[in-house]
Amino acid sequence: MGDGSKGRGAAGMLGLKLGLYIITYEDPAMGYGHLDVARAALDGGADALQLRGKEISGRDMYYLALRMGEMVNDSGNRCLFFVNDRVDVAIAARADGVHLGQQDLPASRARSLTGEGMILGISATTVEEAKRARSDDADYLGVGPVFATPSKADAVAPIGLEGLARIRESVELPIVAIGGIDVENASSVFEAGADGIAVISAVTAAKDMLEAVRRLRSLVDACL
Ligand code: TZP
Repeated sequence: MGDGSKGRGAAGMLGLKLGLYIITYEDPAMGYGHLDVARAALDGGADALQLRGKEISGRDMYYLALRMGEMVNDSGNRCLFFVNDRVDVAIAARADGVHLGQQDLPASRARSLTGEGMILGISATTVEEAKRARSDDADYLGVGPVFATPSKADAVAPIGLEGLARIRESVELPIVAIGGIDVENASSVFEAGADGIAVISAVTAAKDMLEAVRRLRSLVDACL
């Protein structure tokens, strides 16, 4: 956009760089796991990486988070590392932040556990949820699903670019748009005011995950 939009202004003020945010997934049948997605994300230059494993036990999640955190550190990239859903695991594994949904620990309570030093992201689908996250001290919002998604079984109906734009108008927090985003539609999401895109299948469904991350990287750089 390049017009000093509200969204990027807010992201800039907080110093958060979340333009390309990759979320991990595993599909043993397809022969890849969370660490393979993390590798592609790091090598392809993602700004943020999130470990998301709804089915993983707390203990396994902890060890996976430790390993992923090490990969991020060893890469030397300035990639932020987030753990999804689990504040305890994020703190124990010294992640940069935690991302919580509307069914997880309330953001205000999570903030009292993480302190100010960790980044707190909250999922929002409506203007009300976005405003509540803001008053609960969230650092950024994950807004969506913008489009239909194959990756979240319990996803609510897509909010579309209009829903995203409404939330953009209502809060100044950095917004990472999520849900069905790929190289074809990503620029429309930035035009609607997002500061970043979060993707799963745009990377994991690709034949070559690294190539997919690189293409998204170029696109994000062209949009921001
Ligand atoms: N939250 C809203 S949509 C979604 C999550 C975790 C899934 C995003 O996956 P994809 O494959 O990029 O649509």
